[in-house]
Amino acid sequence: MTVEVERKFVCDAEIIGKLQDIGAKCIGQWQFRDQYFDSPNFILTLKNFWLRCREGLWELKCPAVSGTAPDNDTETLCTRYREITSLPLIQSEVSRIIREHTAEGSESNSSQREQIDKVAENEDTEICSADDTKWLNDLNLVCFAEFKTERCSYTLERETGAVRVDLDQADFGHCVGEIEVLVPEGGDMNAALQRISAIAVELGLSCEKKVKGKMHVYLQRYRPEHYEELLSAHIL
Ligand code: V4E
Repeated sequence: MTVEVERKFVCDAEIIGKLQDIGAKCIGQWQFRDQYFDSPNFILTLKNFWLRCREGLWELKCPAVSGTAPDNDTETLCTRYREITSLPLIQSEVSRIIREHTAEGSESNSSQREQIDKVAENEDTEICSADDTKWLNDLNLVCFAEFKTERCSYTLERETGAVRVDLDQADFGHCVGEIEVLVPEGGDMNAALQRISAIAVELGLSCEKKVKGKMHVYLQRYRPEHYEELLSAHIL
């Protein structure tokens, strides 16, 4: 499993020139469609878990424990998420979160609990493919966000390792850049934060405030009730 450490930044008209000036190599340009899922009462996202299907590939981003950042700006501006990409592991983890939540609130009846347990134990694995949506129904998960992204990816080779920069344009009109390093679980988080900081300095990025990602803008625009709940819970 890996931890994605990432800093978002505002994409201005000069960014491609700046990337070329500091030696970034373009490694590809592609388009993908993302669908994000949660329960109708936002059990996953209110705990900062993000369940996504991107072009048939599932991923669960889970909050990672913060390390000590090299400085306060880096701590505030970077996010850290553990990424799970194996569908059986995703199903177990998501069922666990939903089971814990429903146990806390005694919201479910015994047949709902049985359905959740079946998904947790991967009892339907023989019929479970990336296209199968039964497990989503069993866990009462619905799609709350769907959008396409055009992405240009760059890589910057440095003595300390490679750093990736993505420039994203969402189909609802939001552009955002991301500086990203993947750290194997148990790897050196502070070194990753420092590498991201160094690239941000090379790109001349200002460190004032957190930049809104695609999801932030999407929810603000199209899912105001969900957005308000996440703001109140300090998730966004
Ligand atoms: C973790 C998260 C969300 C899931 C989408 O994450 P993100 O990395 O922004 O999307 P994308 O398309 O770049 O995915 P990738 O290709 O890197 O896998 S949506 C909201 N969050 C939480 C979050 C947060 N609270 N603050 C910031 C600055 N970013 C994300």
